Amino acid sequence: MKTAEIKSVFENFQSVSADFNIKKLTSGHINSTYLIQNKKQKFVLQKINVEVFKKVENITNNIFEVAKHLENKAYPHKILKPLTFLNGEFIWKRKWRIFEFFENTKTYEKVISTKQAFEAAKFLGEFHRYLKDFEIEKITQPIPGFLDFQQRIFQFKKSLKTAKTERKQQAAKEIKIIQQNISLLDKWNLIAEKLPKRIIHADPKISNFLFCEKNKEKIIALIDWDTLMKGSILYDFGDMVRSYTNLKSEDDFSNTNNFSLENFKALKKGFLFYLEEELTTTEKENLDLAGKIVVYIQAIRFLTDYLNGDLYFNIKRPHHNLERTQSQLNLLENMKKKLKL
Ligand code: GN1
Ligand code: MG
Repeated sequence: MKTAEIKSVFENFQSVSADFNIKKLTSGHINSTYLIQNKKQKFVLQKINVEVFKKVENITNNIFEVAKHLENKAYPHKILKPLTFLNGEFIWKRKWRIFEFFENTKTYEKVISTKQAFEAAKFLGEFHRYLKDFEIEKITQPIPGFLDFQQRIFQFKKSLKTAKTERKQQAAKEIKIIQQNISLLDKWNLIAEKLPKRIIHADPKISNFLFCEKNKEKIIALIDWDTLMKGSILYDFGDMVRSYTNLKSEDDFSNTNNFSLENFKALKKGFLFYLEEELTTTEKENLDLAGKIVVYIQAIRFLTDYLNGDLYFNIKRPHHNLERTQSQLNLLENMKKKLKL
């Protein structure tokens, strides 16, 4: 952590005495996030990974367009937007931004109750309900090809060709499981054309929900709007399934059942609470498939990165991406046992 660099960014935000503390928050896989705290205030400072988010102005614009729409409709929850620097900009030196810190909130890395899953799905459904008349043309895709599953497979195959032998050996079992499950993609391709394009969050994992500190089942805000994009709402539901049915952390690779059918049912109920009337029949009929395909694609993404030598996701230990892959594949296996297609 480069304290001097962080201090200089913060000095361009507001004139404060230098006596603030900097603490790195470690949960994100792409950006670097810090909690900045002095006697009076707390802020969240973030260094955007500009290798991944190449056009920072696009993501900023997307966030403000969606925020404006929600505010105009009196959306009843908190909205996290970047704050302005002293020069009036939202981004400092093309990669730094600052957010308000919402007091009395808490994040979780894994689900702790079925009610929590239900409430989160209801909250995401409500977000979508408010955005149903949002003009999607106002959004610029933040990461080209993010939702192109065919391209994910292509990148996986390419990584198999270029990977170091040792990595390929380490991941032999996982590579095989990915290859054995390719028919999931064929099933998805049969419906993909029929799915309407909507504005989606594209990263509604549990750590992107701010919960009330005192009430573990009350949500204060859905955060991390960097991946707001045009796509199928089934991706949002699927990613939520990926996160909220998993009884273990995303990188816990222990090979016991990590899938909760109860949570899955609660997610469906919660998601449809505000969306029953809004979703098409194809969307409603494919909620199970959405869960499986997003878990499968996430496994592919982690494994591809492992084979490429960990270029994309932040890692904390050498085989972290393989462990994440194993956790996703374990979830997929258990989902397949309990959910029919
Ligand atoms: C990444 O950076 P973070 O933790 O918000 C990733 C998501 C993955 C997620 C897996 C831009 O999100 O797509 O689902 O990790 N974000 C990007 O935990 O690739
Ligand atoms: Mg994210």
